[in-house]
Amino acid sequence: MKVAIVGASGAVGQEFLRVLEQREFPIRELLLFGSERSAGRTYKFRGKEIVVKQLAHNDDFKGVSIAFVSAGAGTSKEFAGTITKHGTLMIDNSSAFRMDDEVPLVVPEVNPRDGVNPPRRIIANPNCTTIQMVVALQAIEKLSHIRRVRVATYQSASGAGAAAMDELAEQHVQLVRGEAPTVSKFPFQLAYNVIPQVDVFTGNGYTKEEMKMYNETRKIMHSDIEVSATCIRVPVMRAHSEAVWLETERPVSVEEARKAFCRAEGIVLMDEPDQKKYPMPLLLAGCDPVYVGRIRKDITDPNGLAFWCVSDQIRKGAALNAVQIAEYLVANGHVK
Ligand code: 2RA
Repeated sequence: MKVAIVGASGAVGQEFLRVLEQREFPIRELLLFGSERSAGRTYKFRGKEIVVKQLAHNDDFKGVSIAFVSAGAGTSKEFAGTITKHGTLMIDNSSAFRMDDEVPLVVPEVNPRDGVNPPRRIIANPNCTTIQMVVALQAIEKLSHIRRVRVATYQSASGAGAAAMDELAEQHVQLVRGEAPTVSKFPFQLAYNVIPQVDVFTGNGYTKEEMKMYNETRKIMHSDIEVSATCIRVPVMRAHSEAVWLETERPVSVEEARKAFCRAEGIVLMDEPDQKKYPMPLLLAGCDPVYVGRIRKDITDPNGLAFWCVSDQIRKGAALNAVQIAEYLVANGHVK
């Protein structure tokens, strides 16, 4: 089929090229789109150079079955009509449509069927922090309904894009040289620091990133689950980590939870603390699954369970999840 990537030069756009090639997605022709700045650049796909076209309000998407879009919420809103007008399915990585009632928000391990026949021809890919958490939560939800989650995230620089990764690398070099570090992509210097702010603050003291975890989790899981998040940026290059405390309707034992995580699609259990085996971003950047470890009963709550999870947020948290949505629809005959 004819497939497009919008935002091809960004960190997620580049990952789309790799994921589509690695997973042998059935592509006859791949089109790349970008801003005026990236138009004209070329990227290799299956050994062939493809030139990035400037995204414009024209008929370029005619005949395109699926467009993977990762160019920011503003671009998604502005171009959704243009992209979908001839029936193209838009799988959008931005926050533009995630909470729109007519736009399904899909994590294939949790709610794949929600993406079938979306009324606006748009499916939203959730925020990266939500994706890895719901993949893990779904395994426990199958054992007992989860009433409440408390979560602290440890988010890598890559969540803020390729330029933010460059800034973190550059800050280390500058500090070693005794120079003042350049700070533009984060509110403060990130090197040798942690910043308890990801995205802007909303009126209730939580940030937008934290409220995404609340709202998106409920929509994806079709649940009344309560989620209280603290999202933190850490000086890690790639892959987000999360410390999760949850409360189920009935007590769930560690053994039950381990078995459930082992059985669950998309999860790898890495939980041998005696052997110092637990997930860490340094080990797992570039990998596909959600890795779960440090599973234990919450000593403060008989119905409580705690665990730690790590996942590469450019892969499972963005490009891979979007491609998995498309794979499910193609495999079930919903996209041709
Ligand atoms: C971040 N979660 O890590 C965001 C990206 N969507 O900045």
